[in-house]
Amino acid sequence: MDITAQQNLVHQTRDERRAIDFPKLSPAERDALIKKYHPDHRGHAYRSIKFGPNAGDSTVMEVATLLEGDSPIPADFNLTPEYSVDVLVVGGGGAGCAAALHAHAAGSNVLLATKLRLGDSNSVMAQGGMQIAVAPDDSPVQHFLDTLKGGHMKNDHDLLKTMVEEGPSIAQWLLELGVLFDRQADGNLHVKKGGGSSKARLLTCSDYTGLEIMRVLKDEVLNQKVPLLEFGAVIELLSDGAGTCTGAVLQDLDNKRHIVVAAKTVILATGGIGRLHIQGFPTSNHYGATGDALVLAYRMGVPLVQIDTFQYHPSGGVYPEQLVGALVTEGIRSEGGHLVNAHGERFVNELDTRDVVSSSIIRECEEGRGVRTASGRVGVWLDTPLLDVEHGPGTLDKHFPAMVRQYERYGVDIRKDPVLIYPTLHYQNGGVKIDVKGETPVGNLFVAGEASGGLHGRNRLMGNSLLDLMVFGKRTGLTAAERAKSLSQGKLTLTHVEQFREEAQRHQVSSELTSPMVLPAYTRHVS
Ligand code: MEZ
Repeated sequence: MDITAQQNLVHQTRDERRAIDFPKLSPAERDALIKKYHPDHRGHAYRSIKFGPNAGDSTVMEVATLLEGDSPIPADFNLTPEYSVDVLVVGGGGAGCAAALHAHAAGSNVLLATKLRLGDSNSVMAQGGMQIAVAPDDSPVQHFLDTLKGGHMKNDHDLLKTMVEEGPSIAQWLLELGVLFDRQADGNLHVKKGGGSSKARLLTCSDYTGLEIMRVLKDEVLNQKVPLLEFGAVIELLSDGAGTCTGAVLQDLDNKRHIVVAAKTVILATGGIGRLHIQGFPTSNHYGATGDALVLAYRMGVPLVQIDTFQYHPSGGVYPEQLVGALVTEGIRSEGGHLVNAHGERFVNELDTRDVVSSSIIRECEEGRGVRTASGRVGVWLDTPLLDVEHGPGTLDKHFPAMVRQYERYGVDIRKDPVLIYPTLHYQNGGVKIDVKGETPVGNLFVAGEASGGLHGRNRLMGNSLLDLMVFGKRTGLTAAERAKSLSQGKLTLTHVEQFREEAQRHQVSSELTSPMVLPAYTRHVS
């Protein structure tokens, strides 16, 4: 059957499907499904890390190789600083901007360095919303319980408690800065339901929530005149020789030179790992998402937590080719969009947790019930026209303008036709170990946002990332600023790099590959 005939099947089966309420799986069924189909359980894609704080732990090959990579900085590198600051924040996404703004407001001498332009990040691409318990029938306790259940009970309770309790004050802060969250007719904030949540808790700005939040945060960084260095990628940390962080080396991507920053405190907010294309998956992530904080913190001796689990968002684009891997927001399923296989059948409750939904899609495709494109890709349908049928004409235009436009650019009208989707690498569930202030076990080194680990357990719920960024951005910014007041600048050394090299040699790990990756290879040769 060609693609058009397959699409017709989606239209023909719509009424029949609407009459069926697809049940959620029992915990035992969910576990069995995930073990069989989720990419986290493909043993052949994993190996043990050879040395360092997580020696012997298993992670995907791509991450293990980067963690064991050599520093790009030679031992005799000149460490004369070009900048000397109280707080160096690395990363210009949500967590980095929040950290820099709070540290600056606390009176610190801050430098905000970012690999690409201010705002280039996964935060700006976040579509479906931000979970905060603000509705009268909701509470931080309920938010805590939903998140714990979604994370398979493996979340760090202290981090999670901190996040859900501070949510309402973050909403207040963003509103005061000017974020235009969607509102009900009576003027109250409008909340939507996300997968795995028992309550409607998502604050949204249509389907460009991250873009709207970042519009305001970027303006604020510029208005407050927070010192900013764009195209400055972090490639090594510096230590005092006794295990405390004292700065970083940046690579100026514009002028191909190095910049040494002496910093009393350092906050890494460099985001996730999507551009490592783990297990060959396409990704919803921006080009700079290459796991830099994981590599640098690890080299300095900080353990990583839950670094064997990744989130494959159920709905990444499959067709057209230009949108392969691009996010198709969970919001569409939250508003009733069905997932439909090549036989015109639903096969999962679309609002189950992401790991369950993704595993079900992979099962359908592996067992021959997927839809194949002319280029050989496979996926299942997301019945987008159903939203206008269910909620009235104009629903997609009103609630999902970004999605309508994203597909319209390539001649696909999602109001008329369903879209083909397949799981896309979206998020690292684990990351660098932090405490409730965002500090790592290495003194004066903080990590905020996706780069950190523990909060989300083994599966993050929709909308918890944007809140994570704001809560731990704020906490790291304030703590680092306060800490810096009582510190004098420590020595700048590469002692930890020397020690790491010795350990690599002891484990006979070749030093041919340097890390962090900074940008994926396919972005480097554009002439
Ligand atoms: O938190 C997310 O990952 C999110 C809101 C994504 C989406 O589907 O829109």
